[in-house]
Amino acid sequence: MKDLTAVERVARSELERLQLVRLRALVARAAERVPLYRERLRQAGVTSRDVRSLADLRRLPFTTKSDFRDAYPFGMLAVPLDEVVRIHASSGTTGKPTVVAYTRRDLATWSEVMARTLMAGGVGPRDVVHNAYGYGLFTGGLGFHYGAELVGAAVIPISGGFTERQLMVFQDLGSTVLCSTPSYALFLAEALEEAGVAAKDLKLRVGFFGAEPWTEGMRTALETRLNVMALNIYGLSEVIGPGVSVECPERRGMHVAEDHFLPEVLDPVTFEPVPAGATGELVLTGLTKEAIPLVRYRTRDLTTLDRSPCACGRTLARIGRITGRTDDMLIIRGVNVYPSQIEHALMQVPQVEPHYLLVVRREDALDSLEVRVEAAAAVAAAGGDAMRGLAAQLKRKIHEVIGLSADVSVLPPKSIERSAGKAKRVEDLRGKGGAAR
Ligand code: DLL
Repeated sequence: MKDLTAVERVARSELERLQLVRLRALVARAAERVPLYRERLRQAGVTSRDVRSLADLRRLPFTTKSDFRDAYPFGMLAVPLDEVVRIHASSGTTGKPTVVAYTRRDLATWSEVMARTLMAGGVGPRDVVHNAYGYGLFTGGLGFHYGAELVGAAVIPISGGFTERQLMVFQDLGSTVLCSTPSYALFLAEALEEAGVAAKDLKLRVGFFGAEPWTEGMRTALETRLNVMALNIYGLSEVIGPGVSVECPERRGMHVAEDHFLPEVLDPVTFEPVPAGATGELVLTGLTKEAIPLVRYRTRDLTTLDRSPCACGRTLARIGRITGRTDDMLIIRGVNVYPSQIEHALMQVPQVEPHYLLVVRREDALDSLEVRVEAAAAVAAAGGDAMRGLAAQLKRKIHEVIGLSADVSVLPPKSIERSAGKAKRVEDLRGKGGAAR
């Protein structure tokens, strides 16, 4: 098999030459095949011929999540559906998800970057990969799956849930690599402890944790309680899924697979690049994606960018931990949730007042969501049964819209604090104990 990782160590000048060739081709393809890009590039007065150096990237227009929403479901496609071989989706700002598509070559690219991701943690043919990311529309499960197969490891597509089975597989099948969200990994660590299984008696040695924000405190907890090296992995559906960037064992930032994804970190107000090491919004350009070419996608994720060489020998730039977002997206049990989606669900039910508060907690390492909402006066006057009936109805509605089950507290009118300025819609209590954002 060809050495997939050779490109990670080439001289920057060589890498940048490759990036420029790919960027020019991307702009040409996007303008030719996707009406949205054709129009934006025309407005910006840029054609592929104007892309003469990587600095010209800054002349290109941005793409946002709402572009995907407006183009729902297939308006961003640059190929006919016959060439699409896979579709994934992630939740969007309304009830509709963001749909992303892959050609056969896109799947090969994705498998390659995921294989490189796993290789950064030393994963190879002798490993048993316990893949507890969700399989389905979410990109986590299948993204890791194909990467692990490409490195020749034995993949266990266990997905999330069924705790006892997870523990049995750890012990009986000798999982050496754990892939899961950091919160689920901590939940599994606790379950092992409760079952009296010592982590040192398992074969686990490395974990790839991502899809939600986590902290250094959480890393220490995971490394000691699971007896693994915990690596941070970042990615997003619009760009490809997991595989955009991953830590090497130095654990000083996540190397971006820059031959496929071009990173910028910009001031979210001025859109100027921030000084080296300063925090800004990550903007990613997909250099090679066929089905959905991606020009300067505003991820809304806040991070830093470091182009200095790494002790591991990779020349790829590194991004720091994601420390926040420029929008209000929450990640609850790995699912992206916008407060506006819940508002949308609540407002479909006439007996509620438009006052609500979302309380997010982390209990036993798992996220929980409580939705507090005020009942209309008539329901409150009708008594406890009416209030409970309303809560059950809202719970169903919320589940329909976000796919998560929430605890709904229906309160009498005027119980939720009013604010003179912006309403406070979210109370995120997960920061306590170092286990969250
Ligand atoms: O979460 C892809 C993924 C799967 C990444 C498995 C890593 C592991 P989406 O569902 O589209 O895709 O959500 C993308 O999740 O914009 C970030 O806000 C957040 N996110 C992903 N990885 C990290 C991370 C997948 N390591 C959104 N740290 C992104 C913090 C992360 N946030």
